[in-house]
Amino acid sequence: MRTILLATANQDKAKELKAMLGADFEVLTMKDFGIDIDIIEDGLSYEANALIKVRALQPYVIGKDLVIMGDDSGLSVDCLNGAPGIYSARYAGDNASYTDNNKKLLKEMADVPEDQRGAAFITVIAMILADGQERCCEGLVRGKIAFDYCGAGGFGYDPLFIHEESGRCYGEMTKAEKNQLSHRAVAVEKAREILKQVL
Ligand code: ITT
Repeated sequence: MRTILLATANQDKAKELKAMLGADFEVLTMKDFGIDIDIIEDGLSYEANALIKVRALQPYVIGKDLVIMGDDSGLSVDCLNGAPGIYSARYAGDNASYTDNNKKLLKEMADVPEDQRGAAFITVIAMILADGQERCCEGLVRGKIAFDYCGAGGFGYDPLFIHEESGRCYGEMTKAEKNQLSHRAVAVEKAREILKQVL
């Protein structure tokens, strides 16, 4: 079995990636590896930030036969010119909680009519393969921003994002349902294809 080391401090994200990849790979977290570092995400794109995350772990795994995988994700709202975008984790300020960010988004969009509430959820996965090659892939799904919280499932902006294709809010889905069709699921499928070819 091949090993993937996840370059994320976000346990909610790690759980989703483990659920999606766990049957085919041994999926380890930074904690499993005893890596306790703060990674500064100062890139100007999802791809740049995803690469920053995986590159930060590279010195800890020299000579180990594994894949480092990280993702950078965000919600891009049409009427906010793509905000919060790459700043999704810090939308309501440094150290903002999921609730702080959701409250701010609802407030910003309080007067936006239904037909202008379009948005996209985006994930870019970056990987460093055992031979040092870097690969990136993107998952993007369209949807719209709800007028109020819908459901209590998931994490982050899940209670506010209505997935276009299914017509359902991420927050109302079970973990398994979200992991079948989410932006992260789309990116993971592409990553899986890359890994199938190279491993
Ligand atoms: P790492 O960088 O350690 O992976 P992070 O939380 O900072 O963790 P991101 O910058 O990629 O990760 O994520 C930005 C924010 O977007 C995140 O904190 C959540 O609020 C939100 N987010 C990411 N993926 C999400 C998802 O699947 N559903 C809902 N919200 C999500």
